[in-house]
Amino acid sequence: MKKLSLLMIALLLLFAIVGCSSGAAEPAAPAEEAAPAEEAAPAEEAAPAEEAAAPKKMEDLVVGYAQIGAESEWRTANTASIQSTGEALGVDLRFSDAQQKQENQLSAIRSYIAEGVDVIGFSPVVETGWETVLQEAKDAGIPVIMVDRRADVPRDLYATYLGSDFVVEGEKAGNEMNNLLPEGGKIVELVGTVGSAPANDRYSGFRNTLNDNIEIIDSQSGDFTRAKGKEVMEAFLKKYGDEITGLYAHNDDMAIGAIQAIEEYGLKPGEDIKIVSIDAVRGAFEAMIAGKLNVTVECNPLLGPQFYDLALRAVNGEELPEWVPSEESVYYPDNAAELLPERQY
Ligand code: GYE
Repeated sequence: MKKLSLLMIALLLLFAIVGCSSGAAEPAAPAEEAAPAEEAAPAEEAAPAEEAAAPKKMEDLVVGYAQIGAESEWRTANTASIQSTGEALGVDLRFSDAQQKQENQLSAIRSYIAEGVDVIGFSPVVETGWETVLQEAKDAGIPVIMVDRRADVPRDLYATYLGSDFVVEGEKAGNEMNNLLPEGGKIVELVGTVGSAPANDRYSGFRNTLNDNIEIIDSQSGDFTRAKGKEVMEAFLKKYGDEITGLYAHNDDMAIGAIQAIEEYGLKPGEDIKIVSIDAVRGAFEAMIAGKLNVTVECNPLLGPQFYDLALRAVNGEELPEWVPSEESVYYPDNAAELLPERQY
């Protein structure tokens, strides 16, 4: 009896050992099988890859870039970023300035198509009117990247959009105006270029967050320039005088132009009239240090590095996301002097 139970224990142990070892052997087997399969796979893939065109390198790239113009400090910084990054990377960059005219941008894009560039970058001055030319680029097999501004076109007509969320910028500006005018007030608005994505979105974003006790008594375009910003603010002051307690400008340049108009009128910008604008260019930091601007919401123009990275990926056939957003912040007068030396635009 004792011998029998010992035998049974021995047999059980034997089964247990065999069971374990075979259990352990099971995962090993597919691993062993997987190894040659993994080795074989790249070899098979490598063969057709050798026949196909080798991926392009940055220094092989021919890029056509249709810029909007030189209307603001922001745009100047954006152009510098595209040009200097292109030069540093050894890209063949064909660059054009459309002087804020859509027809000039359209003909620049058409000439890049005719030249057979590898990729086209452009900032659409307005949102509409681009479908035909983008279809022409698509038919020519040239990927198009929208930089800074979006065009209202179907998804298949562009590789990606690289730029800011202008609605969020407008919403931030609305919140800042609420903080500056807690008791409410009457404000005027300097709108950007009519029909442009930043003007449309900064207009609606601002209204998403603005308190009900703040009334927008007038809203006119200053075309994103200092000269126009000043001119339109002069007209506002003539019409409403010191009824105006706040100004929302869609960019810093228009705010800087308006600041001049307010001073010439005899009021104190930043005090009698609270001012919120967008971009965070150096001129805005200087105005904040002088106490003439209350807040600037950042819009990052340094898009060169991200643009060329996306351009190369598009040329090499990679599927890109619909939108690559840029990161942004909000700045106030209290630390403007400290931050100004670090600002790159
Ligand atoms: O805010 C303005 C420029 O499209 C984001 O265009 C850009 C805008 C920028 O002229 O200053």
